[in-house]
Amino acid sequence: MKPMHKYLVVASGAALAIALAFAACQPQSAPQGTNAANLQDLMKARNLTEENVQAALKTYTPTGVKDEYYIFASGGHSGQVFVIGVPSMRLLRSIAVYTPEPWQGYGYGDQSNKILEQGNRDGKSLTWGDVHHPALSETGGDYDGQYLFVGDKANARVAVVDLKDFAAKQIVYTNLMRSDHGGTFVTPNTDYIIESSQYPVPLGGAYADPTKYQEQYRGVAMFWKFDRAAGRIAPEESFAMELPPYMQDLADAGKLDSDGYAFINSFNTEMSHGGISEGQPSLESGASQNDMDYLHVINWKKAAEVAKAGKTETIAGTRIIRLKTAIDEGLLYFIGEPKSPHGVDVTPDGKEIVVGGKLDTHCTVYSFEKIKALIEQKKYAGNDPFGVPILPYQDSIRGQVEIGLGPLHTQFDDKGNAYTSVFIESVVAKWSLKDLKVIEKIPAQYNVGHLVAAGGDTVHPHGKYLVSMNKWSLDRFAPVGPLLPQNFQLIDIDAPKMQLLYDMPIGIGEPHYAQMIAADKLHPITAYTPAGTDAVTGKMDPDHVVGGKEGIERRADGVHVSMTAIRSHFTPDIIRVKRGDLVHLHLTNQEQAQDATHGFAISEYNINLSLEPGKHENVDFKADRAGVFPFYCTEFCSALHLEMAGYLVVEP
Ligand code: RUQ
Ligand code: CUA
Repeated sequence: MKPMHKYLVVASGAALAIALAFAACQPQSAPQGTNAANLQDLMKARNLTEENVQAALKTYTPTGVKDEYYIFASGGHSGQVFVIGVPSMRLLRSIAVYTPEPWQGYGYGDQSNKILEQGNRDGKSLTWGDVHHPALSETGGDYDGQYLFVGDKANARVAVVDLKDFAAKQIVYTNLMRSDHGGTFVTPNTDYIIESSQYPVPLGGAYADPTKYQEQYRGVAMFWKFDRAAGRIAPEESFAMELPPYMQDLADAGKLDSDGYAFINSFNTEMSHGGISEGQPSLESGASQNDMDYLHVINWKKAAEVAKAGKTETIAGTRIIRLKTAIDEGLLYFIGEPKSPHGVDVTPDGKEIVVGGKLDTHCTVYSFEKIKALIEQKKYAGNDPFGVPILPYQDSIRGQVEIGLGPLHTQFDDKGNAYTSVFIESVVAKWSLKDLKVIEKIPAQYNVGHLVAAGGDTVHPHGKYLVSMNKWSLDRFAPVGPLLPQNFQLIDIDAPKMQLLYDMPIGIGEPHYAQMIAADKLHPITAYTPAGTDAVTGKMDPDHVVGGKEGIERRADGVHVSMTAIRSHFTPDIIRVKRGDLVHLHLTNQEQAQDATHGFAISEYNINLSLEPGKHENVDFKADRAGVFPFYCTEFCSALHLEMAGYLVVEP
């Protein structure tokens, strides 16, 4: 069936040579468009080595063949999520979350506007977000393919994406924080989605001068309760924990042995607040004085009980466990961690926690068993200025791995190996969890931030593929002006030696973290069924339109236009209103056939809907401009697509 089979799974150069030789004497069985002789010629002409060809054969995915994995990559300040197939590295989709996006009609109809409006903090319209860390929903510590959560660092928000239709369904935020970074991370059964703040502010959005930083600014860890049956976060069942004004960074949830705990890194335990032009050290140098910052160890299961018992205060509408309660109830502990840590990653067995120090050359491996014993024995090395017990560093760790300059994030495979991105040295380091020794390094082009392996943060990592998510691409691609794409590099980690397979430029956003899930875990729908479904609620829209029941009706609240779309016409195709009318457009795509998407756009009215099969959309607008305005279908849906059009007639 698959024409590439005879070349596939070429494990070594020798085997490749055999494959090529085989092709050479079997010209009649060579793929269409080549023959044996010119395969060699082709290599020569394109200046390809055997290793190149081998890499190509590992990624090349013929037409119609689907990818084995999906990557869900954060889109950085594009406010979107990118879905990429592996091993082909084909961009499959973007998912608009915090940013209006015309192709998806996101932010141009009432349903999706409502989602964006949920994220308007205190009524302030926000049209972008900075997506850093996507988290797939988990069951028993493995991705279950149902939901994706993404955080917005810039505005401290968390969004829920339903993987049935790859669409955003909810945005939540708490006024306890104004920026986040330790989010989103899910607990092993997705009971909670963890979001922790990055830059401390006065709790609840109060005012306090930066010189009052230590007294009045605070960090926060938010535990958003996920209601899986509803597919939504339940803010009223969620709770927060007050943290000292260190800058909390990445987080991870414990699993298996460490289930019930969360781990959050921090920097700036110096509590520097900047003031470079006010006689203070810059934040950069002020925050880099201490040799150790604090790994936060939080017993979230116990914290949930404490919150349930009502030992909280409500600030700005959110229940919060105050710092003193957290200390008294034994919910929060600190452990030293080397200089300016960044990534914190729990090993697949849940027994250890790996921390990468940006300004250190090591990864530090903490033992959860040791941490737990120290907590039980109340063996503290002291307290921080706020009274949080500090566990002795040396007694908490199993050891350190000498990684290289600037280790950041770590992922795992199925063979007991860890992979750490090394930013300054610009390599991916593979090391053995057992002996804490580096096995191999592979250069990244250039300056790898996050990396992602298949199932790489679950209890059952797959190994196989790893993507190095590089911040700089410099000389890798044809020049496109001063703003360069990021570079995703696909690496084969199944082979005895890591092999770079493919470079994928990302010229639509700056991804941070991503997660890679086996494609067979996802079961997306192909249409909204029955026709007339509201894509956000998943229910029939009360204003859905059935074929034959279309019409235009003037009511007290304005003109209601009930319209259907089906190849290749809108009914009605003339909308007559008077200038100043409020128009309520109700539009149902009657199609159920896969890929029979229509669009709906009206000239000069900034209206643009995407109507996937069966989808119903409502949009309200004021007919404030007199004249005749064409509307048309924006998706090339049929041979008569150009004829799928009509007129909005606005009488003066
Ligand atoms: S960050 S490159 Cu995850 Cu926001 Cu580390
Ligand atoms: Cu419908 Cu084009």
